[in-house]
Amino acid sequence: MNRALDVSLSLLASVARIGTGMSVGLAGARPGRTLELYEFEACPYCRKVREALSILDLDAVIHPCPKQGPRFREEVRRRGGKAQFPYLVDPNTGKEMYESDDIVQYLFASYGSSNAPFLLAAGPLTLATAGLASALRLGLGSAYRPARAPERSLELYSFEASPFCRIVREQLCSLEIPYLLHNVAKGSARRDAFVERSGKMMVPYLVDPNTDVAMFESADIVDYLEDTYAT
Ligand SMILES: N[C@@H](CCC(=O)N[C@@H](CS)C(=O)NCC(=O)O)C(=O)O
Repeated sequence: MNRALDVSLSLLASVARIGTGMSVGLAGARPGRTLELYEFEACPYCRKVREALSILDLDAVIHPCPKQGPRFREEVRRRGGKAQFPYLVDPNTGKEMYESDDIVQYLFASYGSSNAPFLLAAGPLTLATAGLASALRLGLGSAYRPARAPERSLELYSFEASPFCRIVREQLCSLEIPYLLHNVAKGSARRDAFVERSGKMMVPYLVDPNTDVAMFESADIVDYLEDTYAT
């Protein structure tokens, strides 16, 4: 897709959700161990959970589950009994769960200072706007494309409402590449540490310990992932 159109559609997807997942708010207790999320980028239910993670300033290991993906869909079926996404694993409590509304509620109850905000808890309105966001991206980030699995986990600095980060997450998802997602939305307590590591406050920022690459710029990251992992 033409780059300008790609970015415009990704921006419109964020607008459809009125920028939810742009800023941190209502963060509470911090988990000792990193949460894990099985999801795929084009899924509107998964988006709600990713927005909650950004708002609560939480990292998560992302296991992408694109349609026909051979690895992580099977893992979810094994763990929970069915291939339905999102699926959250919290190693701090041993809790594993389906159902986006339950997951959002659980995250705010466990790691927030109050209930989920209106835009995440508005039932059909939340789902319709999250669905519109996915529709605007024409289903990108839902279909698997063959790729080799990295030996060591990649890391992505991102936040849900960034149109540029979404483009990178779609690519990671299609290639079924797992990664540690560092959410650094506006107001994140981790922004200073991020700037110290990367040199400036800009996302997306990809770190690949397999090749010693660390890079900004969504278009370059997408190309890098294609060249390095797609088969
Ligand atoms: N009520 C569930 C609905 C989840 C759902 O329907 N997810 C779809 C993806 S958007 C799914 O898992 N479909 C099965 C598949 O992709 O194979 C929730 O809110 O989490």
